[in-house]
Amino acid sequence: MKVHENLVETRQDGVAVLRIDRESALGALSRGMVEALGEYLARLRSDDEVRVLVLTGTGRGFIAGADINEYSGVGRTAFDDYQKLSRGVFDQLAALPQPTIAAVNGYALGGGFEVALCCDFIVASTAARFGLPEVSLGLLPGGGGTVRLARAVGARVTKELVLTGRRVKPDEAHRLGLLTALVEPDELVPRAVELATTIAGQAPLAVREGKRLVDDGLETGLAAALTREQQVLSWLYTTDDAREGVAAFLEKRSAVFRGH
Ligand code: CO8
Repeated sequence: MKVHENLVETRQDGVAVLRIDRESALGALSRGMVEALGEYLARLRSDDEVRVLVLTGTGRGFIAGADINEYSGVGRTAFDDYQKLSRGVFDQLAALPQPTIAAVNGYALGGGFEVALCCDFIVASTAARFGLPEVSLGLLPGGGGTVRLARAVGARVTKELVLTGRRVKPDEAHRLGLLTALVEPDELVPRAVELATTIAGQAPLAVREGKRLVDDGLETGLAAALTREQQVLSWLYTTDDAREGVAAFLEKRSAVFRGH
């Protein structure tokens, strides 16, 4: 299904794969694409059919950043409007209740790297390249690059990448702990979908709450986060899916989870 001229969705077994289809510009994000992504994510968050989202690109580009042609020469108000729009959409992606996987096939630069950092997992092909080249334009990241990357890999590595604009190959990204898996290009989407399908087969409430606990726990003090973890577990214990999961274990069969 076409979500936008440059965004194509396919679905199977609770997994939605959204492909950025703009190979001629290496997946660079136009304003229309960002708006359409926002509308898509708003629909997806209440779509119980989709348990996991995979985001990928086409050819040599995952997302080579914001569309530089579209934003060069615009006034400050228009530029700030664009920043506001992308902040909202990137936050929507990071806060999506369903787990998200960036399957990075090629260039993930600037806003493209930031989109990947908003996802819960990054699976990369050997052809992927990550970077925050904004400094070479006299700019800086504006979609969370300085913030989300620092939370993922620490301040020193982030400063080096932000201040040099250096491109990172996937083996280095893997060593830095950014990747869940590094695979050959042909295996990229199948590997991401395999991960997605494994997660989609778990109890839906536990998956959603597990994602939220980890994210919220990073924003909260230790004691409050530990208390919240036990509250969530206590509630999950009362759900039909937990009863089913435990019963299935004791009866040596596969659990059938229904999401309540
Ligand atoms: N925006 C628009 N078009 C792009 C972009 C982009 N970000 N990236 C690549 N393209 C286009 C090229 O213009 C080219 O188009 P055409 O064939 O019509 O000339 C096509 O994609 C292929 O690109 P190249 O010919 O350059 O391919 P190479 O293999 O030689 O190089 C690179 C690939 C290294 C990815 C190179 O294209 C590149 O450096 N791209 C720009 C990457 C970048 O700087 N991204 C960060 C953008 S900034 C950002 O995301 C946040 C700040 C937004 C503010 C913008 C203010 C102006």
